[in-house]
Amino acid sequence: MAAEIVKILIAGPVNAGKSTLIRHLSDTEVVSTDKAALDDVSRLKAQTTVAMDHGILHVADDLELHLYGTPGQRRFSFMWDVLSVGAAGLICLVDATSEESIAELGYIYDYFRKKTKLPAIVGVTRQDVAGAATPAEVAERLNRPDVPVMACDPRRKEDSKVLALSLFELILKGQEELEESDFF
Ligand SMILES: Nc1nc2c(ncn2[C@@H]2O[C@H](COP(=O)(O)OP(=O)(O)OP(=O)(O)O)[C@@H](O)[C@H]2O)c(=O)[nH]1
Ligand SMILES: [Mg+2]
Repeated sequence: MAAEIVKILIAGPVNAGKSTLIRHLSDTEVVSTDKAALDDVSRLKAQTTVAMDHGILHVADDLELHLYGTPGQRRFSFMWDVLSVGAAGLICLVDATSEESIAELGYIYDYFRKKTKLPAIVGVTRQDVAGAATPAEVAERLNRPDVPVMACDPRRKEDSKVLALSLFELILKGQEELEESDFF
């Protein structure tokens, strides 16, 4: 029997750790479209995603999470729409050491939720760096009470797996609620 495939979007501001998460979480070789960064982004890092990242997490014999990473820069937002098609859930990452990243999180979160209404979860990166905002502080700044916000080091597969599986539970819960409310 073919495994069930669940498509998960990974979004969030530049340098939040989206490509890093997919690289470490994927059980298969990743597809990456990182190119030399220009302008302001080159001050943060050498390369930035211009189209997408793709990887696969094998959760069980009958379940695969297909991970699609978005570019963080707004100028590539046409890819946000393309990658959203058929997605079942959304992971938003944010760099907790950057005020700009935390401010941009709200914009990106709303962009995807308004278009897709997908179950979502926020992963707060760089908790190992002194002075980083805590998940509780990020949740307060984001001020969208219905979304879980948790710490995640995307360089650690186990951390990212907890985030992805927490989202998968939300997806299942959403499906159950839909079935219960279905009178037809
Ligand atoms: N110390 C530390 N470094 C982190 C953490 N999360 C991410 N990083 C680093 O931050 C950088 C993030 O780079 P990417 O993964 O390319 O970021 P991105 O979100 O894909 O960015 P764009 O594609 O430009 O939108 C990498 O160098 C990571 O190693 C963390 O929790 N702690
Ligand atoms: Mg990237």
